[in-house]
Amino acid sequence: MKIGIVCYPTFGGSGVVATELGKALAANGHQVHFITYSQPARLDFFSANLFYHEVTISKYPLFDFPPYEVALASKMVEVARFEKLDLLHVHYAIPHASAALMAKQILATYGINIPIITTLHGTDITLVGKDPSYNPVVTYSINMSDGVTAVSQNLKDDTYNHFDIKRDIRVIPNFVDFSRFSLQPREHFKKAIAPGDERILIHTSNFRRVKRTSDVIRIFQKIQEKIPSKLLMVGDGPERANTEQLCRDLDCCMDVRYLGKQDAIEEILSVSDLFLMPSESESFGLAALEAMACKVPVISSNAGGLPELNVDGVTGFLDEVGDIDNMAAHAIYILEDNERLAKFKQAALDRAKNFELSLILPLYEEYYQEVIDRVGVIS
Ligand code: GMT
Repeated sequence: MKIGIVCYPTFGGSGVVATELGKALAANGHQVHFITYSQPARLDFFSANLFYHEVTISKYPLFDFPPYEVALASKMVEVARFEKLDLLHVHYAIPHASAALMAKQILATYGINIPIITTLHGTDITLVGKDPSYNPVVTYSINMSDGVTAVSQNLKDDTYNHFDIKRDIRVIPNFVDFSRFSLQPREHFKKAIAPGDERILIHTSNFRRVKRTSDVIRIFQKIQEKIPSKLLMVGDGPERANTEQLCRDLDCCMDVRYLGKQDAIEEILSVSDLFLMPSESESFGLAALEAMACKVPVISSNAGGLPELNVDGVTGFLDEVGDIDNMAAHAIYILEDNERLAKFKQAALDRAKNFELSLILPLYEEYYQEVIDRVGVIS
């Protein structure tokens, strides 16, 4: 198949899923064309089946708000026409799905009927999408796409609850590539971070409010009162300065290291004992899955799609959003006993295996074929 993929090319979960999916499809013999405003973060190598088309936006001074959606739709039309795409798969509803629908209408004037598949990732529904200023466009985009997938049952339910949706949504969960995300021996790195053999906790995110990064610090401080430990904060974003200030206020700076945005996240996960994800909402929690694949159990909130991934009392614990005391108590319970920790680590890995790339990729391929067969491609 010739597949066009549209996504945010950043470290964010939706961009990561879209890029990893494109890479896997290309490795499976499909021709994949990424259409984004810059090179996706994880697309940093050559493959004969992978192509990248940059969306350039005119900076004409009249535009206080450069019309990205229009430039994106134009690029989709160009790529679909000249590369003879079989379908367009857009990740994140806003503005990718509506731009794709515009492209579809334009392509129809050239006698091309291209199927549009939209994948909902989370904040496009749970935060941004619910904003009244976007709601009609999100509703329309979902209803008019030829196929729609959601990364968890919870996100699917949420979409039906908050929008007037008249179509079926297929749940295809996020996945992890074990050839990259698995436990690697990194003893020298572990020694450098925890010279006294302290436990290592980790949080990775985009440091947006929804991640509740202050909770991460507060949970860590409580753990530290009982168990010698270090905390790695990976990623960057708007809340970083606040959490750094909180570390100073709580006097735990010495044991918290901010590593910023990192490419080789699997190496950092490999030295970690416990992952903290106290998010306000999380449609799936891809970062937690990547941690589990590296044998790291998870303390998470009992929110969104997280219960579909993290099994309470087995692969970690699920506590109510903001329940710092219970999250810390559960973390201590896991970390205080070597044998117990080893059990949780193994369970985390076993659970992650259910989301192995080779199991999920065919679900997308089958869905693509199903939608193409239903819609038909006239070119
Ligand atoms: O977590 C974010 O803020 C980034 C966001 C995105 O769309 O890039 O992530 C969402 O999509 C990921 C991939 O499907 C999911 O694993 C995350 O749970 C989801 N984030 C939220 O729902 C907050």
